[in-house]
Formats: sequence, C-alpha cells, structure tokens
Amino acid sequence: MSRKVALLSLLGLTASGCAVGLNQPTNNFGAPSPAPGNVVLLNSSFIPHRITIKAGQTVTWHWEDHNTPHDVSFGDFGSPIQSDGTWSHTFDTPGTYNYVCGIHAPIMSGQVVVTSS
Ligand SMILES: [Cu+2]
Repeated sequence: MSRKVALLSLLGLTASGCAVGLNQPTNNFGAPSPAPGNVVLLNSSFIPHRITIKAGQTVTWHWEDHNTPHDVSFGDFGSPIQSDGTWSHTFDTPGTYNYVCGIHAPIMSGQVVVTSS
C-alpha cells in the first residue's frame, strides 16, 4: 500500500468516525486534506499549518513521517517524541496557540486557533 493510499484511508476512517467531520469539505485527492480537527505530520510539515476549532473541541495529530521522529510542543504541554501513532489535545480556552516540532523548529511549526464556542 502506498503512503498516499494509507493516508487517504486514515482520513476516511477519521471522517466517518468523528462527528466533527460531518461538515468536512470534499477532499482533493491530489493533496492531503485532513478532516476538521485533524493535523497530519508529513514531510516534516504540519498539514494544515493552521487549524481553527471551537473551544472544547479536540485536535488529533497523526504521525505519517514514519522514518522521522517528531513531537508537538506548545511549551507548557505537548506530545512525546514519536514516529507513528496519534496524539490529541482538547482546547477549552479561546486563543491562538503556536506550536513547533521541538526537533525541527523553527522550520516545522503550526498554529491552532480556538474560537469561542
Ligand atoms: Cu519534527
């Protein structure tokens, strides 16, 4: 199974299993387009770079760079360094949260925007 097929399978499973994905826009199958609330780590990038959610919602990061370890670091909290699997965090307070991969900062960075629910 190619990496692209594996990624699309992951996104399909995520969208069907998650209420947040109900309003998911149509995926362009030529490029990764994670369901709302999901970020993919691929090619030492966070995709999408910026994600917007409502307070109380959860973001799940999916490690797809299987030969390159990364973490998700917000400073005060974050994931372990890992090469596979997922890590989730629920954001209860509106605001703009910048994060990096501690290994590949500052190039590998992302942003979570939390709006009031
Ligand atoms: Cu990294």
